[in-house]
Amino acid sequence: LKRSNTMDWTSYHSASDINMWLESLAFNYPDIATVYDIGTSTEGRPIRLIHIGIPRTSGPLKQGYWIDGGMHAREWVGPAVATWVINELVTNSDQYQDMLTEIDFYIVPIVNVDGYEYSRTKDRLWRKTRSNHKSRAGCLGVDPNRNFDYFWGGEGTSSDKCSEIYKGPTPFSEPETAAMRDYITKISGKTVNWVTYIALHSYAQMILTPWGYETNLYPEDYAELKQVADEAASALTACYGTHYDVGAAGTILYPAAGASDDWSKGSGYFRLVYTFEVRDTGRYGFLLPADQIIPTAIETWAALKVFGRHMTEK
Ligand code: ING
Ligand code: ZN
Repeated sequence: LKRSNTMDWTSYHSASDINMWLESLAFNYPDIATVYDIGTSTEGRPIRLIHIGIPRTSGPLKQGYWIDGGMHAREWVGPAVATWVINELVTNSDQYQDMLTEIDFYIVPIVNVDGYEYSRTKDRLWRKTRSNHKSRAGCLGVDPNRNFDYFWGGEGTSSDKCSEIYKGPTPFSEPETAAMRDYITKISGKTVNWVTYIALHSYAQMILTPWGYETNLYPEDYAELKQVADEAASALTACYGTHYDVGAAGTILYPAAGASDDWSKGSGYFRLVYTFEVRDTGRYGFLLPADQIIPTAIETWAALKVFGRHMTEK
């Protein structure tokens, strides 16, 4: 019998099961974990965040490490990896003392909760949110990863409401992206010093850096971003031999303006900014079998820990 407060990584779970599990986890580990609802989706679901860290009573602000999954509805492995990481950090916190005393993790396993549920129950390959911007053809939804306000509406976006890459009527038109912006900006410099931003997407097996909005364009600290990501990719490959490519999104994948990573970097809130495209490279694509969740999570966590180590060494 499955109780609402248990979780496993042998199948994909509903948003409500994940949200209930997050709540019970924070209830059971109140010293290191707190749950916040940072907003409400178009259809009224909570957008739930878990804050994990060992509280510091004096000294400088802790460094912030943000991870989100489920921005795109059909990329189910993102929320699964995010919840695995949450469980690993919270239930094995004694193994991560060094990291958790210096770093506060802020993890949103399912940004696009409405889309995720729609993909689970109605249309497996749904990508966008479920908002209604009065399309004449009746099309719903905005691509949340084209809805952030950094060169919004540029290359790789569409103003066609029926397009899979519809940018939305305005930047941050979606309650899901607006909730991220509001939470990140509200606590920045007050309760946290943001450093690392990670978006979990699938699929391609790539670690992408900004910039995504144009081809052959790199942030001024690209050399460092690339070097740390190469180290992370090596740690990932060392687990099961999974091969990853590393590079700027607009250059090694395709240009796409208004993505969350470009906004995170371009707004100046974060320094180490990456989009992960996790398993696989197309054999199963978005339909990654559930028996690959655990190995995907283990290898991804090996990479994510490299950024944590990089933060605490400096
Ligand atoms: N891929 C990302 C997308 O939003 C991306 C790739 C990320 C492009 C960041 C540019 C910037 O299209 C998936 N699979 O969603
Ligand atoms: Zn995606």
